[in-house]
Order: sequence, then C-alpha cells, then structure tokens
Amino acid sequence: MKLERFAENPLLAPVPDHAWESRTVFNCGVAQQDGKIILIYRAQGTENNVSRLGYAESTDGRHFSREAEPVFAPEGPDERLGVEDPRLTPLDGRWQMLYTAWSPESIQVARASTTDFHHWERHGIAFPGPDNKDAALFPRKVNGRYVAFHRIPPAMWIAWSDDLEHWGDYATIMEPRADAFDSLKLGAGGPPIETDEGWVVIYHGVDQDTVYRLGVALLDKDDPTKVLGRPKAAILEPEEPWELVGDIPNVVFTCGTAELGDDYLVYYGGADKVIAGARASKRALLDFAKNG
Ligand code: BMA
Repeated sequence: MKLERFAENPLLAPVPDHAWESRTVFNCGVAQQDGKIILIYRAQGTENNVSRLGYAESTDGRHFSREAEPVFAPEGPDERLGVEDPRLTPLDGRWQMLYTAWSPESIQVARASTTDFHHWERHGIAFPGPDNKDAALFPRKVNGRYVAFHRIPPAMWIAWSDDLEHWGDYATIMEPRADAFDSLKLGAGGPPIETDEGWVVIYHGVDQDTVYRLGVALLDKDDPTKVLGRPKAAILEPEEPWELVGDIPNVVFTCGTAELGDDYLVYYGGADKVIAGARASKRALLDFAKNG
C-alpha cells in the first residue's frame, strides 16, 4: 500500500520576498480547528540556517493561504540555531506543540502551547539532549498518564508523564531493521492516530544511503510500547523531482496527518525545501499497518 500524492503538489514553496522563508519551507505540524486544516511549518531564509515556524490554512486541505510573518521564532540560548519540526496535538482544550530546539551545544525537544497558533506559551525543554528529537504527544492519556514518542538515535522511544513537564520511563519501541527502509535510523512522524484496533503511527525511516521514506506501524491501544504490526515496505518514498532534489536530497518527512471523511491526509516536506500532501484510505492504511 502506498500513499497517493495530491495532484496539486507541491502545496507550498519558498517565497523569495520573505527573508525568513526564502530558501526552504518544509516539515509541518498539522491541526484541525473550525473547519480548517492548519499547517505550522518549518522555514529558513537565505541569510543563515535558522528555522522559524510559519502558518498556512486551508478549507479543502489542498489549497493553502499563508501569512507573511512567522508565528513562532527562536528564543533564548537553547534555540540559537532554530526551532524545527513541530508536532501538534490537541490535549485538554489546548494545542500542544513539541518541536526541536537546536543550538550549537544540543538538539533537544521543547514544548509550547496555544489555542490560536499566534499566541504561544512556552514550557521549556521536555526532552533534554544532547540529541533528542522527533517527539509527538499522544492525543489522550493512556492508563492515566500522558505519553509521547521521542527519538534517541537510532531508535524510536516512548516516554510517560503525569504533568507534561517531567518525563520518565523511557522505553525503546522500534529499532532499525537491517533488511528494510529503516535500516539506519527512524523517528516518529506526527502524533499517533487512534483507531478501534490500536494506534496507527506514520514514521520516517532512513537507510544506509540516507534516503528518508515513510512507513507505518500499529501499536497496542492500552500498551503503546507493544508493536502489533510493522510492515517492511515504505508507504511513501522520494520519487518526484522536488523530493529527489532540494536543500537535502531524497527526503520525504512528515510531522502530521489530518482526517477528512474516510481519508487520512499526510503532509510532508519534500527534500527539505517544499511542502506536499498525500492521501490514504483509513481502512487501507490500518489493514496494511496490521498485516503488512
Ligand atoms: C532530520 C531532521 C529533519 C529533516 C531530515 C532530512 O534529521 O532534521 O528536519 O527533514 O533530517 O534532512
């Protein structure tokens, strides 16, 4: 089973007139609110490598209008090199965002929250470095505690918390597999999607040639450290010119999914330079995740 790309791709490209997003726009968190699909996307200008986050919204999921200024920018020593790869989760009436805080000393996961995507409350570092990223919160508590994915290379991990501030009980849930698209390393895409049969997780896997592909897995509903299904084949791999060539070649990388009718809409960065979308039927993706 493969994701089916939108005919409209790429959906968003860099804007030469905007200094902060003139070079790249790519990995984006996804939210759904008031009938809109909202993308909070990573962007870089040509002046340096610092990443900021921009805002785009759509009513059909395929045509987006965007804002001229970033909605979230680096602050303080931990973010000197940028804020990257946001993942958005609705929890207790707010949108929680986990993102990569990058500095010369460390790669860490920080948390901020909002209700309108323009005014943010910062909550500081959630997962300290030296190298932790690809974090996404589950959309509800499991067994009375908050849960999140995170990544300590080369594996995908889970962690637990009572208050969203203090995280512990780190556990590896998925390791690289020698004979698959995720042979070098892997990390979560967006937050997991709850289904009757478990948590569907779309994730990225990297192989020995540093090609980034997307895969899918199914985790147990009550014990998400238990992997119920993990097909060997990728569901999306770089094929289009703007996935093969860009800022970093051969990359498709997702930070979030929307739901529209019977479909999942997966938003992803292409070659770290543009934003694209692809769809899958909910049933087909779940069946594939389960049975591979
Ligand atoms: C990862 C992250 C992503 C990026 C990917 C491919 O380590 O930095 O933001 O898309 O590499 O370059």
